[in-house]
Amino acid sequence: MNVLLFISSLKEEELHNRQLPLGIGYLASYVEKHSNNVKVRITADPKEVFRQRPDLLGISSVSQCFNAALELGRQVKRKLGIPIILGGYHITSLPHRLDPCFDVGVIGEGERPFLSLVRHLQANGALVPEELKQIPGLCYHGKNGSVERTATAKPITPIDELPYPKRNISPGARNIFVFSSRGCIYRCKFCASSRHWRAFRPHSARYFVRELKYLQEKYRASSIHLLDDLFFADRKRLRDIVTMMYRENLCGRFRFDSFISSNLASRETLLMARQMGFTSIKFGGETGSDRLLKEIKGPHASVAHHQRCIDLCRELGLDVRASFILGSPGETEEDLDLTYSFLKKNKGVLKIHGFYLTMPIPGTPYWDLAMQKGLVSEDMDWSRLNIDYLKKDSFDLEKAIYLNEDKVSRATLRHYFETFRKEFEFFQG
Ligand code: B12
Repeated sequence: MNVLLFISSLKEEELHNRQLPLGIGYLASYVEKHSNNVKVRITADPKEVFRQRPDLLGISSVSQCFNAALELGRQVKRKLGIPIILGGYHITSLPHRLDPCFDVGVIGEGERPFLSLVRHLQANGALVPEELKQIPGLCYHGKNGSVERTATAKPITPIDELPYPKRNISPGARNIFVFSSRGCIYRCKFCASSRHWRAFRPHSARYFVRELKYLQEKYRASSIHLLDDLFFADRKRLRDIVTMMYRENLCGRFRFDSFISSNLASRETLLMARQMGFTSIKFGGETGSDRLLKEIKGPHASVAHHQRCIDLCRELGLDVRASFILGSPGETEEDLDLTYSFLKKNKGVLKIHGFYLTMPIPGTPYWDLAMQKGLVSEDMDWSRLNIDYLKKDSFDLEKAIYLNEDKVSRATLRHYFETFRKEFEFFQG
């Protein structure tokens, strides 16, 4: 049986040039490990679907890329008539909106439900709706146009049972992606990840260090981009990782890069990060207003922690970067002035990763708010959620979905965006 997994993307060439996302890579290696006579390929090129004519197509899509996923799904259904399974963030947030071109949607973590579907297809030769209800983690079309949901799938625990993902890395590439934990311990209002993954589940230190060695041997990896929501969530694991890397003579062999939450950036943690091989640290700054920061991220967050993180990084010789969001619900001009003062105070030390407009993404509290305000709908043009902030000319605030119009006008917000951009250079890379 030939299975093709396709990732719907905004910047096709970018994904080609770099590495395909790990989600479809994990699905491919898991299914190949646990089934017989199944070959799973991964691609970001829609032409491959028609060239390869697989027995089963899996499409992965986040909301911003859903227009392309839908277009491909409809074309494939019409021209090839093969079964199509949709997975990823978009369908996980809106399972009741499964389009008829997709036979089944997989909600949340995909490995187990996808394997069950492949086995079901091998056994039956087709997807049989009456039997799908046995498989947890799905949505599918019932009778009379309804969309049915099966029981919630149990999360894989421990996640060390997962094989390494299939990676399509071009020869010579050295900056390899690794996803060493699923989920996050926090619940920021703009982020879709914590609802998607539910509980935080890390790989053990042993698994992580073994994967590093594997990547070193297989790809001669020297630079690791850790894609975790919060690599530093578990301090004991971090300590174990450093100890194990030290024992295996791996400390300093890789250059690491990842996110921290500034409240977790203690001296001890940053020293361990440096020992591992981190040369820079990124955090979500979001705003320089303590009141608003707590409102967005929760009581654990504070601007004082941001400052401590910046000061410690400077002292320890680590590069420090942060991104900021403007236009969050409840933000006042006073809050924006506080962000400005914070940036000014840290100019020259803190590198800016980006200034973004707060976007309501399905699966987040801000999406629910935007629905209440009538700013979005479940059958909207999904490309409206995607704004290319780096192209200053095409970032049109007038047309953007804006959650805070009642507090700060678009004209005033534009003024702040322009001031921030003029005074604080973006760091790109
Ligand atoms: C790393 C990352 C990126 C990297 C990807 C680099 C790479 N080549 O790997 C880059 C920077 C390119 C990127 C870009 C974007 N990203 Co991004 N990204 C992430 C991040 C941090 C990790 C993704 C990852 O590797 N996950 C690990 C794998 C294991 O998880 P997964 O992909 O979700 O797959 C699992 C399940 O979802 C499911 N599944 C997924 N697909 C399928 C398909 C089938 C058939 C099945 C059965 C199951 C299934 O099974 C998988 C295994 O369990 C996530 C947040 C997160 N923690 O997940 C955000 C995240 C996915 N990104 C997001 C966004 C918005 C984007 C962009 C639109 C941003 C932009 N404006 O450019 C683009 C679009 C990406 C694209 N497809 O073109 C949002 C999506 C929100 C939403 N609800 O739509 C997230 C959730 C961030 C957030 N906090 O809100 N991203």
